[in-house]
Amino acid sequence: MNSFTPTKDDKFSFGLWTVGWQGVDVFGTAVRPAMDPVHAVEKLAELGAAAVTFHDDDVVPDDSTRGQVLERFTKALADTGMGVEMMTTNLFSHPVFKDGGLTANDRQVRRYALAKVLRNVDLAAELGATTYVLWGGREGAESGGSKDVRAALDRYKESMDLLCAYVREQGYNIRFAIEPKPNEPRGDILLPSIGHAIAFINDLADPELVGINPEVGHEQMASLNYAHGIAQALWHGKLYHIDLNGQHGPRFDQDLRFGAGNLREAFWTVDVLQGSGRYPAYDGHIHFDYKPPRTEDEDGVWETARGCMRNYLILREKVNAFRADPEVAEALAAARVAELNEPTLAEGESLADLRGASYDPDALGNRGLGFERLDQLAMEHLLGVR
Ligand SMILES: [Mn+2]
Repeated sequence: MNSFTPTKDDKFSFGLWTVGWQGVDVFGTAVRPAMDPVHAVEKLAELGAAAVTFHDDDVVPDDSTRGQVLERFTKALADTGMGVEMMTTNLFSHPVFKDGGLTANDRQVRRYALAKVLRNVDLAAELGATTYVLWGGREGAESGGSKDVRAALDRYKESMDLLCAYVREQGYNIRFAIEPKPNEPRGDILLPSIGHAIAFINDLADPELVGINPEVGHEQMASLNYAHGIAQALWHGKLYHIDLNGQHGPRFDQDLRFGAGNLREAFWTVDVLQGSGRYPAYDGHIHFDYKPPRTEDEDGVWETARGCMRNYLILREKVNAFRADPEVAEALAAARVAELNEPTLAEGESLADLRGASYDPDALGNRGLGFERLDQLAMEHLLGVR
C-alpha cells in the first residue's frame, strides 16, 4: 500500500501565508500566534514539501532589519534544501490599497504599487523564483460609477507591459502569472475568471511573459468548472502556475485544504494535471493556497498541510488507476472520447464534401453515448471500490 508520503520530487509548494494565517477574518481576531517564516520552512520541509512562496510583507519588513531577516531566511532555505518557486506582492492589506494598486484611481497609489512590485521582483530574481504572481484582490469596485473599467484595464496593461519590459531588460528568468477572482474583498474584481484573464493577457505587449495562476476556489465561487478552466489554460499555453485548495460551491472564499469541498472536481483537476491519459503531465509546482480553519491550533495547521499533499497523492493514484483500467478504456471507446481528436473535415476534403454527404440525424440522435457508465467507473475509483 502506498504510504502517500510526499517527497521533494512531487514538487509540492505552499504559500507562507497559508500555514502562517492567524485566522483574522471579517468577524474575528487572530486565533493563532504569528508564525516565524523560518519555522514554517523547516516544518514544511519535514512534511515533504519542495518549495515555499510568499508575498513581500510575509517575510521581508520594509525597514532596517531587512538584510538581517533575509539572511536568516535564506539560510533556512539552504539548510532544508527548500526552494522559492514563486513570489508575489501584497497590494491589498495596507489602507493605501483600499481602491487597488495597479488600477487605483489615485495615480500616486499606482506609482507606489508598481514600485513595490519592482522591488520584490528584484528579490524574486535574487532568490531564484521563476514565477511572479499578481493577485489583484483590490483591483475592482463596489459601485458602477466609481471605476472606469476600460481606463482601469489600460492602467493594468500599462503596468504589466512595464513589468515585462523590466524583466527582459534585467535578463531575469521570471514569468508573470495573473490570478483571477470574481469578488472578495472587492464587490467585483477586475479579471474575474480564467477566461477574462487570458483575453486580457493576449492584448499585452509581451504576452509570452504572462500567464495565469488559477485557484480552485476562485473559479468555483463563480460556479465555474476548475478542471475545464485549467484545461483551457493549458490549451492556450497559459497555465504558468496553480493554486490548489477546496471550496463548497458559490459562496464566500472558503480556502479549505485541497480535496475538501468539491472532491469530484478535485479528482478531475488531478486528472487534467496528470495529462488526462493523453497529454504530458503538468510539470510546474503543485502549489497550495488555502487557509487552515480558525478551529485549529498549530498541530492542526500541520495536519491541513499534510492533508493537502496526501489528498493530491491519493487522487493521483486514483486517477492513474482509472486511466489504466481496461474497463475504463472500453467505456472511453464506447463514449467515442478519442473520436474528438479527429478533425471534423478530413484532410483533402472540402466543405462541399461535407455538405454533399448524406446523414441520418435520427439514427445519430438515437445513439446513446454511455457517459454515465464512464462516470460511474470514475466514481468507483474515487470511492475506492475498484
Ligand atoms: Mn491564491
